[in-house]
Amino acid sequence: MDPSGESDQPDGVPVRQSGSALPGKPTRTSVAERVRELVGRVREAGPPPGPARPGFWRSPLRGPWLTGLFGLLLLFGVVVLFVTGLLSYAAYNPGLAARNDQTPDKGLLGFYLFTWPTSPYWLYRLTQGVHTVLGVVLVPVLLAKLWSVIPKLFEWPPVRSAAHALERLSLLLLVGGAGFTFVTGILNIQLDYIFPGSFYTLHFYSAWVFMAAFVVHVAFRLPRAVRAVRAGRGYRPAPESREAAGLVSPDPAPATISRRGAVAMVGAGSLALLAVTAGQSIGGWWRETALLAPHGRDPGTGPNGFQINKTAASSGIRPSDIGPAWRLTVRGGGRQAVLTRDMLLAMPQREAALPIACVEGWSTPDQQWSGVRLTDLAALVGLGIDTPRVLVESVQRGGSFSSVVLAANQARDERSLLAVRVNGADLSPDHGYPARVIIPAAPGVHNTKWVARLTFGEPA
Ligand SMILES: Nc1nc2c(c(=O)[nH]1)N[C@H]1C(S)=C(S)[C@@H](COP(=O)(O)O)O[C@H]1N2
Ligand SMILES: [Mo]
Repeated sequence: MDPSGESDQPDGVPVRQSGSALPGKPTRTSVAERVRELVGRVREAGPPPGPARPGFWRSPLRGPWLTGLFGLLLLFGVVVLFVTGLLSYAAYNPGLAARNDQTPDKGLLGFYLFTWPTSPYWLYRLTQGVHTVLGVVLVPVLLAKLWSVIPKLFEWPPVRSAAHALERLSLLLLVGGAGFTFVTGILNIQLDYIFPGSFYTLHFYSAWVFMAAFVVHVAFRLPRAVRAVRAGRGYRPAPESREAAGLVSPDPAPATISRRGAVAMVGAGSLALLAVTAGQSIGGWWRETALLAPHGRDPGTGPNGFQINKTAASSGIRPSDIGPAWRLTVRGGGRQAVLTRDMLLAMPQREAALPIACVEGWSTPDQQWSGVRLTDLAALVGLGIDTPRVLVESVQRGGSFSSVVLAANQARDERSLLAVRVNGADLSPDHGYPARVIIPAAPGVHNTKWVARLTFGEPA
């Protein structure tokens, strides 16, 4: 009997003959027949010794309850990951300019993009903190879920029918997509943009593959998972039943831990990961426990004592680039103004309390920035009211973070500054001296450091 309940054509049933087929050329029916025959033979021969044998996987914990529970946890978690991931992409305002977009070939996948708002000012700090912390916290659940279904990986025969082949292909995309998306995400958090430029592309496309396979998987398995979890921990369907679906061992070993114990262990793993990662987003005393924080736990003290992503030295900034010879060029509406730092300081100084929130998930508490409003700089070239989008360029040569285009809503926000001071002191070279951009709710990477030029209205 086929445990999945699918019926096979019994041997000897006459196959419908296609009268028009040329002799010797196999018709579709006969190909299907041959495949069926082959599957029958593979099934009869039985699995080779090893993991495909029914008695190989012996943990008594495996079964629909455990798999269903981990599956439901992942269902909620992955949906939140996906939504916050899509938001993160939107936060880059990729539709605004090619230089904002790391995945220009997205095509229809960008259908949902919208102008990223500037309020609440902690928006990206929240969405990206949730995205990265949850991604790390879900790793034990993901591994446990994979462990619980491992016997199915070695199902025998490997392929039973066209439908079964399709299902297995979708599982390959599901497991491969999940693995790839989690691994690229975690490497990016931990190793500080190890794939320059390409991280975004890899993570973006693998997430879509993962999600497509995830939707198919959930559509097929959700009812079963809900039934199994409702039935409770002690629920043990017969190994050959459809509910057990190849999860329950026909020859279970004695238990060394209860199902409840296994779930608690996975939960403890997730909690431990939460404790060592969440601090990098939440800050305060939590930061002390953020052992996995990629930039260390000690950003120093004093007004400039908060997280630094790339230092001036590692970004190739020479002292002469940001010394007394530094000038800010403001362009727009066919006009141009050139300012020294003292001229910037002589303009009305505004304050804004804003965090830095990096795509890697870490963020700083609000810092007290002061400097010149972007709208006041636009006014220098006659564009005060209705400030348009603005191209921001750093003195930094090369690197994907040395320029950005900010949207009009960002340029017009009264908290959007070209900051020259922070927490009452001059910016340190590592935080962008002589001047840097700071925008409410924007991803960290849009807060360009060592700014050399602002071009309002570009690209047109
Ligand atoms: N010119 C320039 N600006 C930059 C960067 C950079 O590498 N070069 N890094 C960006 C990134 S990724 C972040 S998260 C913030 C970090 O700012 P901080 O180092 O002052 O905390 O600066 C942004 N501005
Ligand atoms: Mo960043």
